[in-house]
Amino acid sequence: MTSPVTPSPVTSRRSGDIAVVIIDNPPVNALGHKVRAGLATELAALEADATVAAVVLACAGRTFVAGADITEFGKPLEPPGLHEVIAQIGRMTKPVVAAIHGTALGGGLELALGCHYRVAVATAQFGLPEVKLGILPGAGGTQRLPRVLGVIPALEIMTTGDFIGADKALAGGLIQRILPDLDQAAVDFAREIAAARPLPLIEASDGKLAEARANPGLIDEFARSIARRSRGFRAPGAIIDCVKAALAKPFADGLAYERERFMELVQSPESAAQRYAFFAEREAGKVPGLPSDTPVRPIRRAAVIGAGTMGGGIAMNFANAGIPVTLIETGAEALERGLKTIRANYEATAKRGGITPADAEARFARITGSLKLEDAAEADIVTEAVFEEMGLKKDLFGKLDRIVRADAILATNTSTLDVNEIAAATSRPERVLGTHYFSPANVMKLLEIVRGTATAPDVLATAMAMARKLKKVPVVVGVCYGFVGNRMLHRRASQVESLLLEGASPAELDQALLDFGFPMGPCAMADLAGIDVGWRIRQGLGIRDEVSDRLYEAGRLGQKTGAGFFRYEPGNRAPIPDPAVDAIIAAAAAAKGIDRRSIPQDEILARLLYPMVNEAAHILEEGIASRASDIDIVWFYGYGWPVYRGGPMYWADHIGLETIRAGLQKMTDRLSDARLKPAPLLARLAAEGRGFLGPKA
Ligand code: TC6
Repeated sequence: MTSPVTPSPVTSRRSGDIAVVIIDNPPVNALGHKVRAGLATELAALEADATVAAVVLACAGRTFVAGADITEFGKPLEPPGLHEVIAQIGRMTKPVVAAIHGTALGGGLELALGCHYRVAVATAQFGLPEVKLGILPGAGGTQRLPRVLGVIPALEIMTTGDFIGADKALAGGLIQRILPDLDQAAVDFAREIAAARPLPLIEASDGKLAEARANPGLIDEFARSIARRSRGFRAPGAIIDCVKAALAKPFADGLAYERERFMELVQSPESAAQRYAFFAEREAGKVPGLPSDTPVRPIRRAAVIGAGTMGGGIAMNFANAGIPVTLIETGAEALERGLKTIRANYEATAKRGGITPADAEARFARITGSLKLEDAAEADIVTEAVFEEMGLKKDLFGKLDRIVRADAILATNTSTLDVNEIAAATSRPERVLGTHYFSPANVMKLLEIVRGTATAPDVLATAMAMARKLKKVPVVVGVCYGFVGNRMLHRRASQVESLLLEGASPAELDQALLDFGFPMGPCAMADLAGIDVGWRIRQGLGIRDEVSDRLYEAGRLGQKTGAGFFRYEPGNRAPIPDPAVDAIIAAAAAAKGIDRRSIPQDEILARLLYPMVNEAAHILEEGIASRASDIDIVWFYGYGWPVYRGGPMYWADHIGLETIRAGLQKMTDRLSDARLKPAPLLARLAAEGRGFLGPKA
């Protein structure tokens, strides 16, 4: 009996004297061990075959190689390494042509860069997105790309992880030709260059490095320009170091340096967290109980009710995705104001070079203002973004129910109200759900999709597909006050208040979270959102915050009035500590008889973050979130949680749930605040020595 042999994911076929090597490793042709081994074997055979004049390297399925197999990182490397396969191509005596469709990413692009020629179809895209996984292109990318495109364009691509299209790749010399197809045309190209010698290898020429050597300050200037967005991340700095090495060292030494830095990053906790985040995001797209073949209805036309800040931003999302949208308001003045803001937004983006002026115009043209609810009649989805008041929303949904088609979806952007109650105001609760956007709605990537008890599977699936079309990251959540993100945020906000009263300053609180990696601290954030916003919510709930309410009463409404928790110079958003606020806090503390003390930063951090983790445990236990990793995604994309720390759940697992439980118990006892009592799920997992994400994160 013969043992079953799994077929190699790498095969080749012949077209006369041209050999076509095909990588077939679904879903994205990642360069796992079998692919690397298959390539090494196949290329060696073709090199030895005198009847082969040239080799085309192509991929089956939807894309060229989209990178190394990320699941293999952190495990011992099974030879051959990708760098060895690429070196093997470099030693070949016949040309190898990479034929690219879909996305050539990471190790995939590095493989192509190691070939003698690169051709692609017009829709192909190219990128080195390793930085998003906390690593760097470790198979020659940092040494070859600057030689082809020039140092600064290469650094842009490697430090952002952004893709470029075939046109740009052709103009920069990254590919030699755009072809109509990769079957015959790629073979024809290979035949055309088969006899050309010497074989062109990127490393053989210094290419565009000379330009950068003549201007040595360029790289440091670039490093300064990305300092803000790369704060806390290790990979961007290492990428810059590697490019410096490309300038200073011979190619082989540059490669060795790159390898060393790659190994250092791939073993770092930051990269482990970022790789976790990559898979967590993909996991969030799979909704438990929602089969992947659930029918999805096309969204051809949308309507948004309410032309305020949220409504306007939501309408822009549809317009940006090419979906015509009717923006409906009750008063002409409010509508005019909303449309004016949208136009100004588009013009500002065009001015910054984000889109062309013609594109800005085309996007704006997809938004039609209206004062009649009846104009929502043709929409496939209507999104309500009116004032946060149940009566108003129920009345509106009742009316919409009578206006829109029977199969249309009715979505509410409520951030606090009961989606089931809103749905019950219609005759079609199964076609109602929440789509909770984050402000600014046209920028923030998170979309909490709130599944009502009656929401039909096809409605949920359609909302998920729509979110992706709008370039959002959707996370399905259940109905409760504040859903996942804001419900946790409220826990943090109440600690902000207590910490201020107990002795911390707004600047100290903000610094603790800035140092942790958040882009902004809670006090500066409140100033940006408006102190009046929180005040209004508390009024609705009938609760009082000692400090924030005093700020409101003093007319300190945040950035817009030049003063809130901090003061602001005109035209400058930098928060400046204000003794007047210290006095307000001191008075509030005195009124409550609190003896203020200085609070160390680690205590501040624990006080701000542990209660959030605790609330998340309740959220998980109640089934509001289906998995711990979904909660992490909410925090990455909705609140700027530093991805290199892996989200609140991942972070908690790494701190140790017993540490968090014990910390919360201490807080509960000391502050006599029952809301801080360790959640049953947290206590149980801690007792069992487990984490939210399983035995080990
Ligand atoms: C690198 O190359 C380093 C080199 C140095 C060498 C020394 N590995 O995103 P989708 C899976 S680092 C393993 O939903 P899309 C993914 O998990 C790498 N698996 O599809 C999902 O699996 P599921 C540099 C991978 O069409 C399925 O494929 N490359 C990998 O929306 C479909 O993925 C990157 O960082 C992988 N490399 O987008 C590119 N990639 O179905 C990472 C995907 O079981 N990938 N999977 O859930 C992407 O950006 C996108 O996947 C995409 C396709 C644009 C290729």
